Amino acid sequence: MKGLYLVTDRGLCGDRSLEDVILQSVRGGARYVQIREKDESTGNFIKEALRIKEILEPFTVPLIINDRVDVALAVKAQGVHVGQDDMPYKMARSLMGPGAIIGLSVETWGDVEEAEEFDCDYIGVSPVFETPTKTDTKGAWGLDGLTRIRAFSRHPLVAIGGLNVSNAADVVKTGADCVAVVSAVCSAPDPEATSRELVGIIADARERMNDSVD
Ligand code: TZP
Ligand code: MG
Repeated sequence: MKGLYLVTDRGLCGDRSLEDVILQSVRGGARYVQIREKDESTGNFIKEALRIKEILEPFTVPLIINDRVDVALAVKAQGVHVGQDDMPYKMARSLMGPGAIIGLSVETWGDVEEAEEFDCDYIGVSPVFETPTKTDTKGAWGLDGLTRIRAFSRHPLVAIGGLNVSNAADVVKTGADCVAVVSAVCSAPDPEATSRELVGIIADARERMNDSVD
């Protein structure tokens, strides 16, 4: 995994449809899209997921469903993202199958250690910084936490929480694989331009890291 990872929030899209914001973001280079719906009915979530899956197909961007393994299975999404209070990782894997992308949020050091025994596709380091988009968190990891997790974990790292064009390079420098954003893109006046800018920042920071290793 690498690059820009969009996590959605319909409420932050203003007068634009979620589908439009997602289309703009993948045009700008987002490599993963996770749909996050906390208040939607199952029926509406499924309809929305099917529409978005069709939008993503030409871009070969995988659709990842937040929390809801049932919805992911119903729409044949490529992946699911589970938190510590959602369906246990191993159950999600047995239902989704070996080919699915499954991400797991880590909020404590114990979560990071436990994830080592799972064959998850990435761990979501949550949150890197405090963010108004999600307030029921167990405190922020900060860049130091991210660095510590990178040194310990065998999994790809998806960093999330308070990330934007001003700090994406610092996040990549810690060794994180993906920068995941909600408000930076969903609330952006021009989601395509902001996504493209973030993609460029991530790519440049990665390149600089590779240069320093050579
Ligand atoms: N998980 C941890 S923080 C967060 C989620 C879904 C929200 C991140 O939102 P933003 O607007 O990118 O800070
Ligand atoms: Mg969850």
